[in-house]
Amino acid sequence: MRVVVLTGAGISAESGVPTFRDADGLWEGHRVEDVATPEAFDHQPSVVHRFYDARRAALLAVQPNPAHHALARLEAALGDDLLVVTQNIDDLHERGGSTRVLHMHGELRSALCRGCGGRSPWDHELADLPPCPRCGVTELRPDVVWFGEVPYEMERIQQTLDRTDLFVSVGTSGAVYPAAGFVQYAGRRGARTLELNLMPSEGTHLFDEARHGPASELVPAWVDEVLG
Ligand code: BV8
Repeated sequence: MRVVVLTGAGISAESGVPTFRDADGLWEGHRVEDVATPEAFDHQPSVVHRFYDARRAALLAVQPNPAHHALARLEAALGDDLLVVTQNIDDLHERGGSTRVLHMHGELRSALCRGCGGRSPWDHELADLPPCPRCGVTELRPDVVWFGEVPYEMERIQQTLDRTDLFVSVGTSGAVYPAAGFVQYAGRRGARTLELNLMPSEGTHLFDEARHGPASELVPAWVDEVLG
C-alpha cells in the first residue's frame, strides 16, 4: 500500500512548537505579510531574520512527540511506499526517526544564498548577515518558502500523489495552497483520504474519513491499525 502523509503545524503543537492560526499562534504577533513574504524581506530584512532566528533557536528546546515517532515506525515497515510531505520547517520528523520527509515549505536549519543559490546547513542567527560559506557574499536568507513563492519539489509531490493508495493529512488547517489542494488531487486519482486533526479543518468535507483529537494519540493508533 503506497501512502502519502501530509503534516502541518498541528503535529508539532504537543512538542511545544506554536501553530500559526491557533490562539497564541505565530501569526498572533506578526502579520504574515510582514514576515513571510519576499517583499517583507526586501523592506525589513532584520524583522524577518529575527522572526526566523527566534524560531530556529526555539527548536533546541523541543523534542519530537509520539506522532512523529509513530510515522518513523510506519516508515520502517513501509519503506519507499511511504512519503511524509510536511509544511513544517522544524526538524522534528527527522529527529523522530523519519528519513523519507519532504519539506515543501523549506527548513529552519538551512540557509539559502541569494548570491550563488547554494544551501548550507544553518543552526545560528542570520540577522547579523554572516557570509555565505560557499561564495562568501552576505546574501543569506532563511531557506523557507514565503507566500507568493513556489513550494519546493512540487513535481515529485505530484508524481507521488498520482500513484498513492492512501492520503492522510495530520495537524493542518487546510488554509494554505497548494498543500490544501492535495486531498482533492489524490482523491480524484482513486486514493482513500483520511484527516487526523484536533478539530475539523477547512477541507474536512473533502476527506473520506476524519478523526479528531490530539495527533500524539490519533497517529500512533492509526499506525498500529495499518501495521495490524
Ligand atoms: C504558491 C513557510 C504558486 C514559512 C509557509 C489558491 C487560493 C487562495 C490562495 C492561494 C491559492 N494558491 C496560492 C495562494 C496564495 C497562498 C495561500 O495559500 N494563501 C492562503 C493564506 C489563502 N499560497 C502561496 O503563496 C504558496 N505559493 O501558491 O505559489 C504555485 C502554486 C502551485 C504550484 C506552483 C506554484 C506558498 C505558501 C507557503 C507559505 N509558507 N510556511 C513559515 O513557516 O514561516 S505557509 C505556513 O502556513 C505553513 O507552512 C503552513 O503551510 C501554513 C500553516 O498551516 P498549518 O500548518 O495547517 O497550521 P495552522 O496553525 O493553520 O493549523 C494547525 C492545525 O492543526 C489546526 O487545524 C489545528 O486544529 C490543528 N492542531 C492543533 N493542535 C493539534 C492539531 N492537530 C492535531 N493535534 C494537535 N495537538
